[in-house]
Amino acid sequence: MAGVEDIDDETRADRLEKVKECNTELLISIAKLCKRTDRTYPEVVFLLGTPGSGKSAMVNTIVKALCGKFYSKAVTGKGHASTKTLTLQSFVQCGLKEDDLEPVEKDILNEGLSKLPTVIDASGKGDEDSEKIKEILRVYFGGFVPPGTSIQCIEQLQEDNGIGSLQELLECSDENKVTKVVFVTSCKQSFPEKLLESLHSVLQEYDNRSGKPKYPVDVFVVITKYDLVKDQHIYEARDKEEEYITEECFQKFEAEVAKHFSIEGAIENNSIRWVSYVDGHGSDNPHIDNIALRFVEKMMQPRRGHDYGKPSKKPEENVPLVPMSKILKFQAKKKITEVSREMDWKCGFIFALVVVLLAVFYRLLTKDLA
Ligand SMILES: Nc1nc2c(ncn2[C@@H]2O[C@H](COP(=O)(O)OP(=O)(O)OP(=O)(O)O)[C@@H](O)[C@H]2O)c(=O)[nH]1
Ligand SMILES: [Mg+2]
Repeated sequence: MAGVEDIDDETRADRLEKVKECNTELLISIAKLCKRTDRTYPEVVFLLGTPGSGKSAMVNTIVKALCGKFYSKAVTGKGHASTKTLTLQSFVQCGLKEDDLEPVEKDILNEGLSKLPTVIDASGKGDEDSEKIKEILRVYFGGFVPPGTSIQCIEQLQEDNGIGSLQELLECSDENKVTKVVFVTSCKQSFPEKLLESLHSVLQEYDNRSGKPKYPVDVFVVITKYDLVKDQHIYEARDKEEEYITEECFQKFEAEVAKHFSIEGAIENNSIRWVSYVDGHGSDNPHIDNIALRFVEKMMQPRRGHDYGKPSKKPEENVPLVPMSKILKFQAKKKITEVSREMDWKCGFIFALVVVLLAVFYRLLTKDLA
């Protein structure tokens, strides 16, 4: 029996070593992505999810994985006012300061630090699909809310001035414009369908002039609290037994997520099973770091159909899809065709009437003569 345990321990130690090596490779890959000469701006990654889904815990986990030491930079908790995120928090360079980095991580990352993504964490939104929430999403994604702003203040501004007023009142800043949206959903909560509907409908909006999407972002989905699935021992969660869900239950949830995101059959590439460092976990687990590092690497990939970082803001790139002169010419042509078609119809009718009248007249004349 002791022998079996020895082998198990050895295998476990081997696996751990491999995960650690993989983590170093991921750090190197992230550093390379930072240094790319075609990366003009850092990505801006917005974490969107309902309250308690685990967004702030994600931020702290990303910080730990990148710098090698746990710092509680984002406030996390069970939904009390003191532990909820109340402001829009912008974690520039993934929340890392040069002095936070442990020696190994410093060696690898130091030079590229300024090109690490900015991660935006805001208070969770309830599961609703309304004009109110859509407008809030628009100002978040469009870079209209400065970091540190109280979310309650934005909602009050909307209430006082009416829905639709926010973009007129707030200033837009290019560096806060979102490039990636991460839909964060906990496998311990029901799936927030309505919030997803709001997101989809905002992302479908396009600019009338250029025909381009107003918010050209990539969307990812993260399913948090995977450690609370039974038998996921590698994450060393120490929650109460009743907190756990079965693997079957998790897979059902994952399938539901895939259906909502239309990614059935491609769930592994498009959704991430996430575990965060939270109270009750150890403070150093290479398996947890691995999830976070793979996530950061993914966030730094070029956007589908775009260059690295933000799209260029050169005015010539925002040319209208169809020039106004062409639209006017087309409309004029259409009007002329319509008018001439109407004229043709009227002329035809008059001609037919004249023919009929002539025929009747001729008939009468010939009848009289006969
Ligand atoms: N077991 C476990 N608990 C987690 C995980 N992520 C978050 N939690 C717990 O879930 C609760 C909520 O986490 P937060 O990160 O504060 O959630 P949030 O999405 O930021 O919530 P709001 O700021 O209210 O929107 C906290 O008690 C965390 O400890 C996880 O991966 N595993
Ligand atoms: Mg939070």
